[in-house]
Amino acid sequence: PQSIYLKDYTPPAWLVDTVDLHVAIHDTHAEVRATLACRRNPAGPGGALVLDGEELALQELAIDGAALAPFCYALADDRLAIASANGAPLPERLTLATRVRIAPDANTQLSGLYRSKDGYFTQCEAQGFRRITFYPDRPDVMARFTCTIEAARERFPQLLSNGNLVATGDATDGRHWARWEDPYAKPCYLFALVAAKLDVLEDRFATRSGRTVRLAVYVEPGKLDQCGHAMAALKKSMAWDERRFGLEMDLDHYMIVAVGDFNMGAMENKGLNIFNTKYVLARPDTATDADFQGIDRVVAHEYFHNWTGNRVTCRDWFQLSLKEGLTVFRDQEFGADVHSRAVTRIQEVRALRVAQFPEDAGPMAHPIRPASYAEINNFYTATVYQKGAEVVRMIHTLIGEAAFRRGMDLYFARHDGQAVTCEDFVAAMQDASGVDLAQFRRWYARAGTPHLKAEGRYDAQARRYTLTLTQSLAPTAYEKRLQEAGLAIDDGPLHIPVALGLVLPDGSDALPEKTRVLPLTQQSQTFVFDGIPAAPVASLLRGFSAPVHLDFAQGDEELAHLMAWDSDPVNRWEAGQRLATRILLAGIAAGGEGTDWIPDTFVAAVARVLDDGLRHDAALAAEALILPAEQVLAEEMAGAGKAIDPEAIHRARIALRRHLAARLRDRFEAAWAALAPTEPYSPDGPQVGRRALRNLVLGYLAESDAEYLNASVMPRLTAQCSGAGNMTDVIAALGTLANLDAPERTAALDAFHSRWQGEALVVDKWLQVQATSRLPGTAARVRELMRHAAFDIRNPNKVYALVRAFCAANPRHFHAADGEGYRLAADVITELQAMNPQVAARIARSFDRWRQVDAARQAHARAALERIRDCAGLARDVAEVVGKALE
Ligand code: B3K
Ligand code: ZN
Repeated sequence: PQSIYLKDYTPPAWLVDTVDLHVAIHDTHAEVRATLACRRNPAGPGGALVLDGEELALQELAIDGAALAPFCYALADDRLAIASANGAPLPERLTLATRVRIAPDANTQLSGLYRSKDGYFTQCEAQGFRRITFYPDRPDVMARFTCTIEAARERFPQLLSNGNLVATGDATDGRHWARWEDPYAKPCYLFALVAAKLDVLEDRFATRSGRTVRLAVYVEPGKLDQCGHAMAALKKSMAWDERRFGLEMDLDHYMIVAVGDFNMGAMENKGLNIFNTKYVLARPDTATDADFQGIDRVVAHEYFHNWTGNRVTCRDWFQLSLKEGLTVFRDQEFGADVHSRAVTRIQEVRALRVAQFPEDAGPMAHPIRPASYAEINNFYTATVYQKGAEVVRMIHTLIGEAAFRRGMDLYFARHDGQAVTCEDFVAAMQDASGVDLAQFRRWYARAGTPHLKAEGRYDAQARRYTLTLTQSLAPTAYEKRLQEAGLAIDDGPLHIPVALGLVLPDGSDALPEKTRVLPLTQQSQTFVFDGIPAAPVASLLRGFSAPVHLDFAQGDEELAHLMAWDSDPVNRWEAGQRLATRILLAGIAAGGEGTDWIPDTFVAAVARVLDDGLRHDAALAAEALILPAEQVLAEEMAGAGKAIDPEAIHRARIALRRHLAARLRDRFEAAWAALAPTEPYSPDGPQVGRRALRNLVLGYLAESDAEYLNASVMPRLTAQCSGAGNMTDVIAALGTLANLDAPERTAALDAFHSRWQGEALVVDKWLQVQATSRLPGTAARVRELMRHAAFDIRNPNKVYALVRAFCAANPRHFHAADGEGYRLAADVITELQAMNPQVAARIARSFDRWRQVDAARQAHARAALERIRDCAGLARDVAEVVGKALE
C-alpha cells in the first residue's frame, strides 16, 4: 500500500467555519444533508475544494444555493474535487450543500455511522467522518457543528450529538427530531451521534468555578444497575483534573454512551463519549477488580482528552501521540493517585514489556511520531500510546512536577482552540522550565528500544562510587525503510533521565536525596559519587525512569539485596523480575526440564516477599510473585540472538511455578487462610490487593502434585467458581481450572456458561479463559468455539476475547510447532479483513515476531502470511501489517 509522509504536510487549501448536519435515519438507509461554510485558507496551497468521501451516494451538490453542473467537479471513490462554480472561479467564501445516502446497516467496519443491535452509533476517529458526509476530513480543519437527527420516535427515543440540545420536535409518521449545537470548534473526528433506545443514569457535578454539569451514562435497557461505577469514575476524574491540572469541564452537559459493537475501548467525542460496554458496565458479580480499574482508567482517559486532544488537538495524524501519549500519562497519574502509585507503575512497566518492546523490535517498529504510514488506524499502538506516555513522563522527570504544571498551563495558554504538533508541546515544556529539550526531541523521531549499559565501581579508600553509562540504539526496520526512501535519520544520542539510588549494605540510601536523576546525554558518560561509606548496590532506573533495556551485571546477591531493601518499590519488584528472568533463562537453556537450575535463594526470596505481603502490602506482593511473562522471556531470547523457543519457555515457567508450589506449600496455605475475606466485596481499597494475592496463591497451589491437587485444591477451585459472590474470585478459579485436565473443568465451564449466557461481557470471559488455556488441543477448542452460538465474528469484543487472546496471550499454542496456531489466525484474518479491516489488522499483528522463531515454525508462519497477502481485495490495514512482516 501507498505510504504518506509527514514531510509532505501542507496546510488545508480550504477551511470550514460551520457545519450544519441533518441526519435522517430510515429503515433502508440514512440521508445526510450537510451545509458547510467554507473559506479559502490564506495560508493554504490554493486549488480546488477537495472533500473526502467514502461509500457515499451523492444526491445533491450545490454552492451558494445553485446546483453544480457535473463538469464543475470530479467524483472518485474516496473524494470529491470541486474546481469551479458552474464555470465561474470558486468564490473566496462559499456555502457548500450536499445530500448523500449512506447504508449504516451494511457498515461492518464500525467506522462512520453504523448499527449495533437496535441503535445507531458513530465512530469518526481517525477517518470515519468521510463515511458520513463529504468533508475535508483532517484534524487541522476545525469547525463549529450543529447536528439535527431525525428518526422514528418509538424505536429511537434518544437522539444525541455533541454539545447542547437546542431544539426538539415532532415530524410526520411517528418520527421526531433533536438539534444539538456544539459551542466549540472541533475537527470532524470528534463528531458523534447516537440514535437508540437506551436507559440513562443521571447525575451532576459542580465545577470549582461553580457551574453545574449534567452528567449522563446511557446503556442498553436493563443495564442501569451496571453503570454506577462508571459514573463515579467520571466524577472522580473531573475533580482530579481540576485539582492536579486546574482543568475544568467546559460544557454544561457530558454524556457517555455504551455500545456493544466497538472497535476499541472508547472515544472522546466532544461532550458525547462513546464507549465499548466493556469500559462502562460493571457489577461485583459480573466484573473483576481489573475490570473496575479498567473502567476508572478509560473513563478518566476519555474525560482528560477534553483538554488534551479536544481543546488542543493534533495538526495531523503523525502527531497522534501529542494527544494519546499525553492523555495516557494523565490517566496513569490519575490511576497512581486514586489507587496505588507503585502497583500502577509496575503494571505499566509490565504492559510496556509485553506489548511495546516487542513492537519496537518487530517489523512494525515506529517512533511515537512516525514519519510515514499507509493506514493511520494501524498506528493506534503501544508505541504511540504507552511509549508516548513514557516520553511525557521523562519530560516530567527531567523538569519536575512544578515546571511540568507550568508547561501544561503554557501549552493551553498558547494553543487553546488550535491543532498543533508534538514540537509545540515540547516547546511549551522547555519554555516553562528553562530546561533545554533540544536533544530530548530525538525521542519523538527514533524507533526501537535503546540499550543502556551500566558499569559501577566502588573505591573503598576514596569512599567513591563511579558509574559509567553507555547508550546505544540499533536502527530498526523503520529506519531502514526511511533510508530507502531517502529520508535522513537523526541517530545522535538520546537524552535519557536515569534515576539512580545507591543502596548501602544496611539497606539505607546513600544519597541524601535518596534518588538522583542523572541526565545521560552523551553516548557514554561517567558519574562520580563521593562520600559513599560502603560498597553500595546501585538501583538504576528507579520508577522505570526511561523505557530502555538495562544491561547491568549485578549478581544474585545484589539483586536479592535490592529485592529486600530498595526504597523504590518499583525497583524492588524489578530486582525480583531480573532474578527470575535470569533463572528462567537458565531453565530454558535446559529445555525447561528438571529443576536444578532453580537456586534455593530464589525460593527463600519468594517466601520473604510473601511474608512481607501478608504484613504490609498484599497488592505489591502479588505483583512480585507473578513470574516474567512468556512474551517477555521470548524477547530476552531474541535479544540474546537466540531463536525463540515457545515450548521451552512455557515448560521452564511452569517448572518454576511447580517447584515453588512444592517447596512453599505450607506458606501458600497459610497465606490462603490469612487472606480470607473479612468484609463485603468492594472493588477498591486494600481488599483488591488481598484478593489478588490470595488468588495468586491459589494458582500456585494448583501447581501441586496430582494427589494434593485433587484432595485439597480442586474442591476449593470448584467451590470458588460456583460460590464466590464476585467475578474476581470466580474468574481466578475458572482460569486456573481451565488449565487442568479434569472433569471439574468441563463442569465449571458449562455451569458458568449457562449462568451467564445472557451477559455478553461475561461470555467474553468464558471465551477468553478457554482461549488462553495451557491444555493441548486449545487451538481446536478455539475453532470449535468460533462455531458456537456465543461467538460472532462481527463483534470485536468476541474476536478479541477468543482469537486475539489465543494469538497474543497464549504464545505457546499460537506458535505451535505444527503451524496450527498460525493457520487459525490466517483463517480468521482472511475472513475478517473484508468485514472489519481494523480488527483484522490487529489480529495480524500477532505475527510480528515470526522471524524470531525457529526455521520450521518460520516456514509455517510465512505460508500463513503469504496466504493473507494474496487474499483478493486485501484491505489496506492488513496489507500494511502483512507487507511489513514479509519485507
Ligand atoms: N482516540 C480513541 C481511539 C480511536 C482509534 C481509531 N482507530 C480512543 C482514545 O485513545 O481515547
Ligand atoms: Zn486516547
